Amino acid sequence: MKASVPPELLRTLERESLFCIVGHSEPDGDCIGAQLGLGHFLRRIGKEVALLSPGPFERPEIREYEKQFSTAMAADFRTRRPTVIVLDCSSLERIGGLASEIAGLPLLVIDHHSAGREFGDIAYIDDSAPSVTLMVQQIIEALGHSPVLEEARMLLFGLCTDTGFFRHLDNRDGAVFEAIGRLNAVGTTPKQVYQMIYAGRPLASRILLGRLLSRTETHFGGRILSTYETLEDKRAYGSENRDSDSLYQFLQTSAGCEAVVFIREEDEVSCSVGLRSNTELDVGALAQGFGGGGHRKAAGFRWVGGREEVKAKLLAALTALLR
Ligand SMILES: [Mn+2]
Repeated sequence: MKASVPPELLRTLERESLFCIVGHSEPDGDCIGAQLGLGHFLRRIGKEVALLSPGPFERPEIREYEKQFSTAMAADFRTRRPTVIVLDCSSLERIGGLASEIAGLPLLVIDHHSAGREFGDIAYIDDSAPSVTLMVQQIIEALGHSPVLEEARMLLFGLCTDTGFFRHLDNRDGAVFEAIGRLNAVGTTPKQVYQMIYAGRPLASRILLGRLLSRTETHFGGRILSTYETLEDKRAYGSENRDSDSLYQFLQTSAGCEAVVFIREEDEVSCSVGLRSNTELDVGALAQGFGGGGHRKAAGFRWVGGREEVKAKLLAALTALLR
């Protein structure tokens, strides 16, 4: 973690009393954990908070939290001019249709993506932060408080999501483990969070995973692995049984694998593409070349066209990068 919390951000959180916390579309555990953790904290210190999410809440581990979020801002709330806090978004496009709802309101941005476009009145951006929840924890602590159990649980939930249960942390992350220790001290544990994220998955999701694994193709002598999900899979198994995190985990632990390409047919005309890197290969930059974004080790983009077409284009781009 290299950046420290901007004092102006802390002053704004202390001074203002009305907040609207917004996250990105297709939210994940870090986004939802950061929104709920920060929201709980601000309410606890006497602020009024609305939580907004464009949804959809497709990932099974976040579904139970959907009822705590609205998809639009109440008109009377907006009239009172809340301060908007956008979390885990590298650009305002990430919040989808909510961008028009927050137009003209004071805007704070807290994010950890490497590729982004600057926006907002006050930005706290740290691309070395493993999760936005950790940045929220720093904010809470910089304000002289400690997360209580409900907050700690959501903060650890986000951190475990974005670090693949600490696997993506490295030897420069001692401070992160110290922060985890403080969350642990108030009663939240990796075991509990593991249950929150992975327990109770339907068998169908495991079987779909097996199908996708069995389609894996190797490229560049096994340095790149690719697989795909078809519309037929979506019809047969349902999008609620998708589990790309486990898919990446299996493929990335395959011997000699440097990066994984996962192409998913979203509809008749477009695909979403997920990229994961095990090495210095910067898939965030690769995705940017295709109009997407993300992190150095995890990124993605949307592609209008067929999956074979986008695979060929990606392999061509990788040929230059893998020399
Ligand atoms: Mn994140």
